[in-house]
Amino acid sequence: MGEGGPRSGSDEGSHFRLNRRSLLAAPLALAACDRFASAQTPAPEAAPLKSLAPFPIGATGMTGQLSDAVWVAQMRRHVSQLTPEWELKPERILQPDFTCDFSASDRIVDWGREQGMRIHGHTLVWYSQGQQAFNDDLPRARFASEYDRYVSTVAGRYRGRMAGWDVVNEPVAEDGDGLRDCHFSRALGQEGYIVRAFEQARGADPEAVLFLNEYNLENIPKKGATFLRLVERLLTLGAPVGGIGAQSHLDIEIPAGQITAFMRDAASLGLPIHVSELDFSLRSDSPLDTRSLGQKRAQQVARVGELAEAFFALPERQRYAFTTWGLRDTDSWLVREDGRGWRDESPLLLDAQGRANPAYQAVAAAFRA
Ligand code: 9MR
Repeated sequence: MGEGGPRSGSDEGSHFRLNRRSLLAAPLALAACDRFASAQTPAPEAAPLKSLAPFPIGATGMTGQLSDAVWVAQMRRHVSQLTPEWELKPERILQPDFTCDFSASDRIVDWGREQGMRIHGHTLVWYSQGQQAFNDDLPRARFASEYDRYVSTVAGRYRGRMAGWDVVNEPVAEDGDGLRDCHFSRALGQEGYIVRAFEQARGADPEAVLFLNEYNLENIPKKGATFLRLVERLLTLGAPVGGIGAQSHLDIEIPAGQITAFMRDAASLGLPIHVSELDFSLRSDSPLDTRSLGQKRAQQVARVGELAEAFFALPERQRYAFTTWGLRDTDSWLVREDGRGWRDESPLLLDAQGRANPAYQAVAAAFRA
């Protein structure tokens, strides 16, 4: 996940290209729809996601989307919390000489606040970013002071405006066997860089809930266990970890019950939990997979429903927010950044037109319970 790659779809230019393509395609699509208009009533727009839940419902947004009136209307309709998908990351803010460029992050944060949305910050420290400035040749003392300064400058700039921050993103090794080795851990220690980031963030923004955020926690039980042990260990070291971020890029093949088991274990730590990057790819590249799309949809719906039920079952004070990584299928990095153009992908709760996907119904049912 960390190798999410370049910024395709993240900057204003590429969004313009995307929007332009959709605009060019629109007349053709409308003409095709017209032929059936008299025979079929169009499916209604989905009821606002935020009306389904007593806790914040989040989605990602980027500056490049702000000029898209349809996207803006859909976000306003459905979400009560915004996670900037790219603008708050070191790859956008941190310059090679350690200065900070907040032009894009200020824009997206201001926009979200103008809409009355709660803002979730993503992310202060991530093993996959910042290597150019924080390189292995930097003397350790300078590395440490620039590191502290970066974290406290970014968290401090948004002090009082963030509900929470993903302070450290993806600290656990890919397969769950221990912690990741990266430029930060090499200079400051495997736990040291994490503790330090939490301390700096706390000093700079005393009110924000400070999260450790990770993926594949439900998919790989060993990774889930390593992650929760890390949270406990950080707390014993005095790090002000205030929340657990489960990205939940769900593998729809997860055995039934495994998501619930992870959520139960996570809940036992007593901290707020953020389902922070939910999506659920239908894609399978195995030639041995002969299941129909309908069969895979059914499995997808079951797993998303299980996650929503497990989240809803948490004590109220532990339900920080339920966030999808993109709002409509076409907003998803899995669709946007998939150069191979797999046409059946549908990884989010809403389709391209803002209508409810089958997984939406599962979430609605879980939150109604
Ligand atoms: O969706 C994001 C994509 O547009 C970016 O190119 C990429 C690198 O910044 O990050 C993607 O988001 C990732 C998130 O920050 C951390 N968890 C995995 C997400 C998907 O790769």
